[in-house]
Amino acid sequence: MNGEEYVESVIQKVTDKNAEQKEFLQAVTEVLHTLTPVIEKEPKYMKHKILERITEPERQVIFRVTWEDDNGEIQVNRGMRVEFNSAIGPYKGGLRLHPSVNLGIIKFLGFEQIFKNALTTLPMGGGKGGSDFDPHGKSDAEVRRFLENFMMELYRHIGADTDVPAGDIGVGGREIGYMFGTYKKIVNRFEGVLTGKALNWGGSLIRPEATGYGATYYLMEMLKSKGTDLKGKKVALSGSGNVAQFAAEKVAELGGTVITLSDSKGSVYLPNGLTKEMWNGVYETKAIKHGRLSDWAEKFGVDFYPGENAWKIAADHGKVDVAFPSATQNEINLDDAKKLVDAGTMAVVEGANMPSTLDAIKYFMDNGVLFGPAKAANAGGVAVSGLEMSQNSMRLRWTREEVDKKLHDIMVNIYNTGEYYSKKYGHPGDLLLGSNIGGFVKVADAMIDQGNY
Ligand code: NDP
Ligand code: 2IT
Repeated sequence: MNGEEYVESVIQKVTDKNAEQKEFLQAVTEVLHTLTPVIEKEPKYMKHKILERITEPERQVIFRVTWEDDNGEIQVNRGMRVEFNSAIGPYKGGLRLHPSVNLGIIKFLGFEQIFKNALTTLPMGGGKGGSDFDPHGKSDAEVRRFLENFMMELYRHIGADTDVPAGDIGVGGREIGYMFGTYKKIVNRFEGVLTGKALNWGGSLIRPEATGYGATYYLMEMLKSKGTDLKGKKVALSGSGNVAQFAAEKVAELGGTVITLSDSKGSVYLPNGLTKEMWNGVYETKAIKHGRLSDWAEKFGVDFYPGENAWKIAADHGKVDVAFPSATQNEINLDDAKKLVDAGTMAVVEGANMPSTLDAIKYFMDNGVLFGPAKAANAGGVAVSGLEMSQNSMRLRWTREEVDKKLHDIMVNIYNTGEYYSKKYGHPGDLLLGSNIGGFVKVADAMIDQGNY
């Protein structure tokens, strides 16, 4: 069997075994196809059955979460944690609270996390978890009661040297606080078991900003490769949560114009960009009040387009230089990609995880659009989580400047790694292939070193 046949045979096996997990199969297909050149050149990976092993989680836990709502009614949700790969460090990755959460989504996120974490150069394995609990419209007390019950089961599977969860969609500072408090009460230890903690009890400066800032630093490297930067560029952002907020802040700081934001109910168009005052309003509405972008739009006199995505709204208004998806998976499909290319888009940088469908990615690449893949571009969040773990272990805290500089250096290094491997394996400039290979070889070699576990 040659390398290509091996890759195809593993994709087929994974598909047969996990037929209903479409997001997981999408992620596996994307990664494995790009690994073909390294699989062909290095027979050891086939010999050690690395592709079969790396696509099967080391452990998966699925559990019931029972909690009581404000009306005294019992509610039941499903919680899960997928501990995907610990070859290079403890399992590490976020927790997602969203009604769409199922095993296929958590497995796609956990699988991506393996390679992303390896790219950061920090010692972190891959994992992901969450629940189909919907935080929208829930009171603080309901969120807390849900999370206490969620942690009553999760605590036995995690630990500062075992598995270190963090935030993702629907999980920010408030949620990490409730979970940390519950964990500490159960195990009677104050330890760095979660990242994204508040500053006064073990958090790191720059962690809230890290994913958005990091993706913007990565974008700057992409633009630099074409001899340009963000000044005067129109940037269409999607989402208005943690990643989008701090991407918007950094893009504006570096001279770009943020022309769109969105949430699950619709999008806004900002003809003159996002001012500091408007940004403060977005932060207050989404991060503090857990409210709706439409309320913010009304307050600031901005047009809100219900049910429309950011790409359509941006392209309908003319030129779009950069697309910066920062909401959720598969939010850019082939039609959206065509609209963006027609609107003159020169770069796509993925703040969210797997925001572009496979045919959208192909369309971007075929049309010469610079493509910054999620597991490289959005690795800044988990990178600063890794730095939070280091600070917790050392029991000290770095300054804002120190963490920001380390984040910047990591993002430049991730960009260079993608470039290096894209050239080494014959596809110069293909950052998707280069980043996938760069993350893969580190983990795969560690798996071989450690025997057939
Ligand atoms: P938040 O919960 O803070 O924000 C998510 C945003 O995306 C909200 O505006 C939300 O709208 C919108 N959104 C969520 N689901 C959908 C959907 N199905 N359709 C349309 N819009 C949706 O999450 P984050 O900002 O943390 O995460 C955004 C993306 O970035 C995710 O893909 C996540 O996996 C990824 N990511 C996050 C990292 C982090 O450190 N937080 C690190 C790396 C990647 P609404 O408010 O209406 O729900
Ligand atoms: O997708 C991601 O990288 C995250 N949600 C952040 C994970 C983390 O452990 O900080």
